[in-house]
Amino acid sequence: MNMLPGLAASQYALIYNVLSFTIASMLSSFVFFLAARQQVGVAYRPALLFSALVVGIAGYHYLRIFDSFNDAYTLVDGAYAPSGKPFNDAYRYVDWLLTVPLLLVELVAVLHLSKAVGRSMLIKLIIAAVLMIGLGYPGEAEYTNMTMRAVWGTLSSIPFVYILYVLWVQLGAQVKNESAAVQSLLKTTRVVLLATWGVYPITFLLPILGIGMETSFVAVQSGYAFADVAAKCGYGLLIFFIARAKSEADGSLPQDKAHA
Ligand SMILES: *C/C=C(C)/C=C/C=C(C)/C=C/C1=C(C)CCCC1(C)C
Repeated sequence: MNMLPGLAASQYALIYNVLSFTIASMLSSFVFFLAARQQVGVAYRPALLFSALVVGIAGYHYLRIFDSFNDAYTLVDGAYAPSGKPFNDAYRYVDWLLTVPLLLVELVAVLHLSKAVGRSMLIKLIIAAVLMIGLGYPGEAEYTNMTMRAVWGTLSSIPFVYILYVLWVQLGAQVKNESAAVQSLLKTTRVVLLATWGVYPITFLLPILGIGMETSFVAVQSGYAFADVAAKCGYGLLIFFIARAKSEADGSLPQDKAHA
């Protein structure tokens, strides 16, 4: 079904090491986010639980992707040839379908908006995220017809732009009453979100640019993996800092017993 390119030993090793690095990042972040819940006020603990779920789910999927990648290649005369077993690229999209909505939940949860406002914003964000990923997948699975890849990519970009609009315009209006520290952390988080989420459509475009099957396969696999580490582990860390700043501002920061 999917046409895997043969890989030079160095190209194979690069993907192998990037996937391995990603698994390590996801699993260690999982432990960190769970432990860090004790360092923020009770109201912000759900946000850290969502961060942990995101990296836990992604860590699991990367283990599957890693296995599937290993099975899909076999060493022949010093280079890696497709073994005939398919490389399951759908794991990524299944992962995003679960983790992208959770990343948005994470952000709304840490802000601790009123229930009605938070809920209506989340419904819009989650529907747009599901549409973005659902419309992107047929394009991702398109290895030969680059026009169709571009068409699906363009359709998928419409809900993407809508998500950015909700986060900048609508969420921006909601957080006017927050402390200066929280507002500036929120701004940083949004910029990090744009910078990391923006890598996905750019990576998606690479095969269209005619850089060759091997190069674009290596670039797509490592591009998505690095973007996942930044968008899940790095972003989760920022959510933790927001939770700390908000706990400090509302006096709910857990006290250090030794100094009490
Ligand atoms: C942890 C995983 C994350 C944050 C994944 C985010 C994915 C995107 C923002 C994907 C966006 C796409 C487009 C905007 C157009 C082309 C197709 C996609 C699905 C790669």
